[in-house]
Amino acid sequence: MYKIFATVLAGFMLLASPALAGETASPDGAEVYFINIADGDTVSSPVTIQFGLRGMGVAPAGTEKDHTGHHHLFIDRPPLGEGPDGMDEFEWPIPADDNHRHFGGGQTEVSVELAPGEHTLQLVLGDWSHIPHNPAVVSDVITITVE
Ligand SMILES: [Cu+2]
Repeated sequence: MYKIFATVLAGFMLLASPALAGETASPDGAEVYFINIADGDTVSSPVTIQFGLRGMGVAPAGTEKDHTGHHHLFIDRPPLGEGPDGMDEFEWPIPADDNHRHFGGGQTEVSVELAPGEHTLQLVLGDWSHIPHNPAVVSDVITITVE
């Protein structure tokens, strides 16, 4: 019984607070998206990927300014919030490794080497300290095939 209650409560809290994210607010309607590739595309490596941002500005990491952030590219990992650290991913700095590429200089495009096969990609905007905004500004996860 308690477990059911806890589950319902957790579900309610999830709905009631979009606050499961960092402390930097994102404006209504902010959107990050892939400009030049789409789900299901077949491409060849190196893959040029252009990052689109609507309703916010791009600023280098370390620049604390309202309604700005820098791009992160998630490669071959679950969507933000569903990775190894679960919901904590919304509240902690994005790691930096092969699965998490940072564009702290404010870059809006990358050319990335990917092995042949299927790969998933997601764009996640991070604030000056690499923490997702609140609410988080993320793209859809797309799957591409590299020839
Ligand atoms: Cu970052």
